Amino acid sequence: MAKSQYRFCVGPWNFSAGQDPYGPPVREEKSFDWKLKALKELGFEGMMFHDDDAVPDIDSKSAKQVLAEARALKRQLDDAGVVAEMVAPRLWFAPQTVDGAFTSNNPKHRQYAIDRSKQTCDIARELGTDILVLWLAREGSYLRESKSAGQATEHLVTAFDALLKHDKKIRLAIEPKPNEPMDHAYLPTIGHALAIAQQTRDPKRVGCVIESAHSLLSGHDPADDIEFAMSFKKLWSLHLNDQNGLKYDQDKPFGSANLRVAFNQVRALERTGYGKNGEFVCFDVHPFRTTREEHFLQHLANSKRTFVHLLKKARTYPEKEAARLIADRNYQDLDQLVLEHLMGV
Ligand code: XLS
Ligand code: MG
Repeated sequence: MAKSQYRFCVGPWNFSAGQDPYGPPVREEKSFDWKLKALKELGFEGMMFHDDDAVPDIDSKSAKQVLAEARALKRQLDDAGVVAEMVAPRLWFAPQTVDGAFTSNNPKHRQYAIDRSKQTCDIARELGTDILVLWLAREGSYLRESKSAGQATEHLVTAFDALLKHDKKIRLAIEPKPNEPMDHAYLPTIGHALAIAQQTRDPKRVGCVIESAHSLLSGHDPADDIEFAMSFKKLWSLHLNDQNGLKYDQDKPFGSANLRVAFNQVRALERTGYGKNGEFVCFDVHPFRTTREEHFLQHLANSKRTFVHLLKKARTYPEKEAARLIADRNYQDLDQLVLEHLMGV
């Protein structure tokens, strides 16, 4: 296997017990300690957190208690030799976020979302990361006429500015997704994320996270999204997984649905130098619901294996031959070159 310079990361939610909208968990819910140990054994160096992964039942606790628990978690991570890669406010569970968080039509609820996210910045600081991931789950509409995209954009800028002002070091990494749970999201693509960054008080501290499945749900090639974001130096994290077409968010193991698309993502990372500033490769993947207890970790182990194999493919790609075919505009044979390289023939 190729030696990689990449650092890998997952979140506690990636050890999911199999619950979906149609049925209950099918595997035992594992403790945080179990997940931390498993992550380490799998050779992952980082862990992603939602604010309430870091501090459970967060809304029932005082600010002081929240910070004390975050500090205790940092000690536990240090002891385990694991880095907190990012923290993300979970703005889609609370009763105050039913109609959206930063873009709710209710000003009190918008304030709740801002206050909760400011607290997430404080947790991030305690955990030693400057990345606040914003997956804006409910910032969109089910009904076009219920909101205004222009006003929503203003609300989002107001919220981002409040966070940038609250913490002078924090970097906001927007994780766009075009739909689900919303019909239409207000920041559906990497282009939207990077465009809204320019409207904020400190554009340099607003960037993005690409998730393969989210790009695919937008009808984009995630490799192109990676190169686009990297050309702005704004790709600060990455959630690799896979997705079979325009369906529900599947979070399949990396490469599971389309190996060539996965290969091109790895190649895009290599071409752009992603990871050279310490950025992590995270796998936002879930076990298939059918996964038995004893195979609980295979989706993580396999995603990493596939990544490392594809790294080797990216590093042994016949660049000269490809360049010759490109110069000759012989894309027909370029296509076959890629296929045969991937097939190993
Ligand atoms: C959901 C998102 C979520 C984020 C973190 O679709 O991928 O898992 O990565 O909030
Ligand atoms: Mg994700």
